[in-house]
Amino acid sequence: MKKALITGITGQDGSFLAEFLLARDYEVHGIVRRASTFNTDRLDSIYADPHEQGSSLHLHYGDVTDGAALRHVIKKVQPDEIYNLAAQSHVRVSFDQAEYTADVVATGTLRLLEALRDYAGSAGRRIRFYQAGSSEMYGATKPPQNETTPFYPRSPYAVSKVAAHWYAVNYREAYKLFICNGILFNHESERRGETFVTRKITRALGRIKLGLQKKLFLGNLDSRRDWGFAGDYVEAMWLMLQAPEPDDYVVSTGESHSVREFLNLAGEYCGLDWTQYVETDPRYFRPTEVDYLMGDSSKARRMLDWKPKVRFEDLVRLMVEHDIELAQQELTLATAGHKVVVRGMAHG
Ligand code: NAP
Ligand code: F7E
Repeated sequence: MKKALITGITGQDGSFLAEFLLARDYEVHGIVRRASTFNTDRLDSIYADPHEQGSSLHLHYGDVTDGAALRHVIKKVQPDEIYNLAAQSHVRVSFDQAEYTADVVATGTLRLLEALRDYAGSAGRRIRFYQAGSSEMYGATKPPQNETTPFYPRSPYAVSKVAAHWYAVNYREAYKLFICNGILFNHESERRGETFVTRKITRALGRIKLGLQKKLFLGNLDSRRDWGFAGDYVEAMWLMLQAPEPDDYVVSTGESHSVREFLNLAGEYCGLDWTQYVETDPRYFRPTEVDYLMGDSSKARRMLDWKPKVRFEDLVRLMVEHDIELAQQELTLATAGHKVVVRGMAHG
């Protein structure tokens, strides 16, 4: 039985990856941050009480800002594969929390690579490491973007991801470690955090449709993104680590759409004219925007035999259907007298 260790297991991708690996008979270990409230909601469908025998999912407290804790967990788990998905992953928030973002995204990766380096020397087998890179690293570079396109990051988040990318390349070359950088373009799902634009839209339109919300405040509607489905993208992460040699790969659909186009389609699926409900709020603008991302993933398609299965239209539909259902549940609660809170963060 192979063992995998996932940082960021409680996030969107971490939860899909954990399910994917459990279905392939892996023993899955995840690093979870201590929080005052439960932060394991996305793992509910696979979570097992630690007092019950036989579960293949194990959670450990840890944080990528705490190198000693990372080493302890790695020593205890002895993983065959490590997936580094932990991040302060919100681009707009990274302008407000630049130092923290660098500590988690860039230096956090370095801490984990240092822990890998020590562990790999004593493990007696080749440990495989996945680094979660991002299309944000291309920033202002013109599309289509592939593995040879120069990086031009436009936010503290993106700069930190570029640093993490080069740390990973350097540790691969310097210490002959099996490390892959996945350069993933935006990928979404019904588990996407609610302050990212796709989910913010589907969540709000679902509520507006059922009369639970009146307005949706957004920023720049003209930026274009290459949006895929998170479930497809975690398969690419795993495939990279099964290849004979480590390498870097772009993972994308090759299609790009504007935020406005996403709204058009989501509005159509909801039966709503979104222009009546959406207002611009400049607080959601970024000091430096990434205008146009569209990935060329031909290398991953050729070398890993990977391709996305869920198309843009199906992605929007599945998110809309999920969020109408969620709004329906909220309506039931509201009708029974419970307060429904529409949460919105200042910069989400
Ligand atoms: P996400 O939903 O924001 O999840 C981030 C995960 O990192 C969460 O589990 C979070 O824990 C954890 N985390 C944050 N700070 C941490 C810290 N200091 N120590 C340990 N864990 C920490 O992100 P995602 O969409 O799943 O993305 C996964 C990875 O891929 C991230 O590195 C992201 O930057 C990168 N990426 C994402 C996309 C995309 O479109 N989704 C595209 C390219 C790259 P909590 O649950 O406690 O907050
Ligand atoms: O913004 C615009 C915003 O926050 C997409 C992360 O997973 O993907 C994600 O980063 C676009 C931007 O994602 C709002 O200005 C308009 O142009 O959903 P987003 P992102 O910045 O592309 C990459 C690949 C990652 O690596 C990141 O971790 O939508 N936009 N109005 C808005 N964005 C948000 N969040 N909120 C708005 O109200």
